[in-house]
Amino acid sequence: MQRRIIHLDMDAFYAAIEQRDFPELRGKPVIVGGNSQRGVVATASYEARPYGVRSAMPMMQALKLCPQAIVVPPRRDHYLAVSRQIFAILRSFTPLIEPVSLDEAFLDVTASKQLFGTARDIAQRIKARIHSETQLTASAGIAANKFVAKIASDMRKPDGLVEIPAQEILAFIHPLPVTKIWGVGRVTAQTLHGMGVQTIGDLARFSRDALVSRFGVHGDQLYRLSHGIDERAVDPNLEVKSLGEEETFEHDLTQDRDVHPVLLHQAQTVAQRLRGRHLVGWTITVKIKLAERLGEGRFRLYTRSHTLPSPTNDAQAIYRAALVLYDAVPRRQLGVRLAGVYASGLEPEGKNAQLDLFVSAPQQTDKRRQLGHVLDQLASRYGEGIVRLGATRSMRPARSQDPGSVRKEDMHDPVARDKKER
Ligand code: DCP
Ligand code: MG
Repeated sequence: MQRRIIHLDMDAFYAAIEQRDFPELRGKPVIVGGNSQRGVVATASYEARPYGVRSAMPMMQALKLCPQAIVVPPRRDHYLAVSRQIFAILRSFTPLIEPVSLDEAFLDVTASKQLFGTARDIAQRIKARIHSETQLTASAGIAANKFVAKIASDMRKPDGLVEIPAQEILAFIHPLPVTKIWGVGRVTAQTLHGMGVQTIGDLARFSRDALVSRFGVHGDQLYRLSHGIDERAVDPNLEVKSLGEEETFEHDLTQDRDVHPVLLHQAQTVAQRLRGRHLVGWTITVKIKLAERLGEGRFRLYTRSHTLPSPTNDAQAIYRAALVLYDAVPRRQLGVRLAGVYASGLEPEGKNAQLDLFVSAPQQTDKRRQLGHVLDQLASRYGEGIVRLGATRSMRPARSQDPGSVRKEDMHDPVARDKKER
């Protein structure tokens, strides 16, 4: 049976919330992000977009394009609370929801027709309820698969609703740039352009064999997507793959002693967010961007990962792994431009509760011993202040938040992302 998939994405999510909460911002170009030398745009209101302001753009560049914009620092906890409200609405229509980020989800409504009507009816009702309960607008795309639904939701933003009937899929996707395909990043796009491929339709002219011999397994996916075929299920368990914090510094940090407190603070934040979602993570990843320029505005990037013997949401355990990983990054004296800590391999806390029953006592003793050890080490390195909760913030060197990470942290494997960046 043909599936009906809705992709729902809130419009200018952070900025729309700010405009809703502060009426004086309505109708004005608003940029949410860090307002400093190295601040990054998280998002911009639709009034700022005609000036070319985009997510992940350096704030300085954004303000050159749109000097009259009002810059608002992000209130992430608040956005999370609004996100929860929106997902509660979605869940009242179907349990088959795959959250992609705070403001974005796929819904499989194939089986919901009896109860709620056609996919279009459902999308309309969802949009209306979101608007009446949060005073925010969402855009929806409807199609037989996730790939096409996602492209469709982006077509008529803001407040859009676009349905692509199965027989119109190819006419819809073929004129679009090939970069609309998931997984076609800068590197793949360059290769494709070299092959004379600009649009998805250009790509569809290559045989499966030709694409596989050029791109390996990825080639098969390119072939299928270019023909509008995407069988991936809407997976409610895909909720969060990794979760992390990263920051771009105001000034490059050349001393480990300046980076360590940042990692500690990030480990604490990651642990807090894991606990907030009742999750634990098996793998800790540290991401370090050095001040070494590679050209085209790119910098040398290192990621180092370690899988723990048992999953954790404990700040000290995360920090301990992060420190070891950081110490393995070469040539740090060149200066660290960005540092980040991620947890991945996530699973619900207490999944192995039965097991824990038997191992908890020695494990706890062990944990306490390790914790004591870490605290001792920290104290000897930085003095007592660092180990007191809350002390880290005042010890952090001046730097900007990197709101560019806010969204990606929840959906991407940081390691995969780095491969692209490198
Ligand atoms: N975000 C971020 N950094 C990025 C991209 C996004 O912090 N590089 C945050 C801010 C956005 C939110 O995630 O408000 C949702 O991202 P979207 O890509 O859906 O962008 P918007 O919802 O802001 O705008 P649009 O109307 O284009 O969906
Ligand atoms: Mg959005």
